[in-house]
Amino acid sequence: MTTVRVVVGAALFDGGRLLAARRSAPPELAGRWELPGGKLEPGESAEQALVRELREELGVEAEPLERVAGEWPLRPPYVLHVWTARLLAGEARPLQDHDELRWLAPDELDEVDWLDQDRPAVALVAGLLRR
Ligand code: 9L3
Ligand code: MG
Repeated sequence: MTTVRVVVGAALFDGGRLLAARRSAPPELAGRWELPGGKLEPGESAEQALVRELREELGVEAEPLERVAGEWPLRPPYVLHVWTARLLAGEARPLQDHDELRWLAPDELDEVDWLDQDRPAVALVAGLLRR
């Protein structure tokens, strides 16, 4: 039996908009949009990984808010967990693994081609944005 390994995705909010990031790698995911984030490193909590990944990938400081209920399968042994987060400082730019960013208003969430893996979480997050 293999223990699942968590990938954390950030539903990063700012001013009522959600950040979507277009992947530039690997080739099979390039061009598709995701909630930015990545794998937990050994000993790291999901919140710590989220803060680190958003610093590395986007150059921003963010505060994790809450876990979005659910767990979505990725390539084994990975599973996707999603946390909401709020932008604290910095202006997001695609520093690694992404080539474009968009801040989406609630009625724009289906304008980008989300990774299949992220779609259920984005649908749940849409409800939070409209709250
Ligand atoms: N993944 C899927 N949806 C996401 C994220 C952040 C990641 N929102 C998938 C893509 C990769 C794997 O998880 O196959 C690891 O992600 P990364 O470390 O390459 O960002
Ligand atoms: Mg990543």
